[in-house]
Amino acid sequence: MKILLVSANSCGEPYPVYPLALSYLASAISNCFKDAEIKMYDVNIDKEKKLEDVVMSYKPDYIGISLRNIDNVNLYNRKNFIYDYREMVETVKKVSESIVIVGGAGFSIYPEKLFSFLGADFAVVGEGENAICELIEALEKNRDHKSIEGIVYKGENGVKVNKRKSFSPGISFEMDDRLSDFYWLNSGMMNVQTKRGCPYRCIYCSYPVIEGRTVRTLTPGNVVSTIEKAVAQGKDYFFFTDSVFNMNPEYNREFATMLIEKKINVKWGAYFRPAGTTFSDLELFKKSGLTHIEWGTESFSDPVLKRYGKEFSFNEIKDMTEMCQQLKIYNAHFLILGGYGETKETLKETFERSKLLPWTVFFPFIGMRIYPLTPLYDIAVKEGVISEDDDLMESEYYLSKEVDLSMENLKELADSTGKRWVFPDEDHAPVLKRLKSKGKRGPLWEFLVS
Ligand code: B12
Ligand code: SF4
Repeated sequence: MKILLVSANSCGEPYPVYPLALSYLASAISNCFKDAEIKMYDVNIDKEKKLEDVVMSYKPDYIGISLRNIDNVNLYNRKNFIYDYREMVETVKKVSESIVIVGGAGFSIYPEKLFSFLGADFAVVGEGENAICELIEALEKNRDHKSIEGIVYKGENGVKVNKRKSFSPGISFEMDDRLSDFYWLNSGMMNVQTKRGCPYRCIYCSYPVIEGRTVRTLTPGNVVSTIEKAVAQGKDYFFFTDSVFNMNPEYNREFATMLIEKKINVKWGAYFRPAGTTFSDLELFKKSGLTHIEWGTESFSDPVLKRYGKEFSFNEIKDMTEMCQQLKIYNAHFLILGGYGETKETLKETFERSKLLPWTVFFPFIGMRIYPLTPLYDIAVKEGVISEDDDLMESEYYLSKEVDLSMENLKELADSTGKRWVFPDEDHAPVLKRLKSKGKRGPLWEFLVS
């Protein structure tokens, strides 16, 4: 059986990202089907070969296309990728009889609508390991596929999206050498997951929609073994792609201790909630290689944090930032300015309070991207920002009407703080290029920390 796995993601912002889904899927498929021959096609790497030529010469039985991003989530320079994805599906369907299966984080936000739009044969919503194996097995053996959890298919009365009740415990996988060489060279970063799912209810967030609300930790030994193999090849910076890393403290301690005991010389970074982690845990993480934290903070104003559905306060944000300063862990706060409930006063408060946070950097995003199945979606419909039948495949933003969200105003407020604010339109590509050419690795915003 021949399978072609395709990464359709051409987005290079803020840097090209290793298509982790392909590695998880390839390992799962190889475990399920000993006779499976798997080839990978990555639009970033295989630019010189046309996908249709690869399909015609390889003649796969199945083509799995991974759709990571729908758009670039940049209000001031919107890019939408779904038309390229549709063209890709059309192209492979024109030149082959292969069964086309799509999936991915972006896809999973709009499974029903995108499935119809793309014209694939099948799709998977959420994590793909078990579903793709069960689907291929059913198709190979001519068995009914309609009860497989997480799959999307054409039913008699339209598109069917099967709910998911169980999840994969995670598998050990090796980075694909060809892919990892390219991404290591171009982004200086490898990636892996330690857990899936998020139980929080931030009003705008699609992560629980994609990964579910039940947190599943992946077997620590498997994750460590993936890291160990990459580090042995000199790829020693990892970003953990967990929606939030600092949940399940016991698991995290076990995982960090394993990295330390195995003497794996890795540096790592992850998304953290700016709350709920003790100094001694941060110390342990640092000992295991933690060098960078990206905080999902969103605002420094308590009333806004409450309206955004964040379950922490500015005092906790400040404590965590100070701990990082003490431990010399680089950290950056990601913010959403002008979302639901932002006022002139709260915006001012956010800029003012940034002055109280030492040794960090601020990445503000303007407005809230509206995703289906989120509380923000209901608010936006109720307030007439979007209509109920808007499919949201073209990005829409919720912007507070009470504040002046022009770049000019925001940058003026930011400048008055004397702190390092990095707006989405700042071109730091030349600086990053220079640092990369000097062999610097990791997210590189550490050079902006002040
Ligand atoms: C970590 C992360 C980042 C990190 C990545 C760091 C790194 N070195 O990897 C950073 C911060 C850099 C980042 C940047 C961006 N990100 Co981001 N990111 C994520 C996050 C949290 C996890 C993605 C991930 O790697 N998951 C782990 C892998 C293994 O899971 P997966 O890819 O989903 O694959 C599984 C399933 O989807 C499925 N599957 C996948 N493909 C296929 C294919 C088939 C055939 C099948 C059957 C199944 C299947 O099976 C896989 C294994 O279970 C997601 C949100 C989320 N919780 O999913 C957003 C997310 C993917 N990002 C998103 C976006 C938009 C971006 C940016 C464009 C933002 C920006 N303007 O900077 C950039 C683009 C980066 C790029 N070059 O592509 C969006 C995409 C949706 C959209 N609106 O388009 C998401 C969904 C967040 C959101 N807003 O909802 N991101
Ligand atoms: S913003 Fe972070 S904490 Fe909130 S729901 Fe999304 S992933 Fe969870």
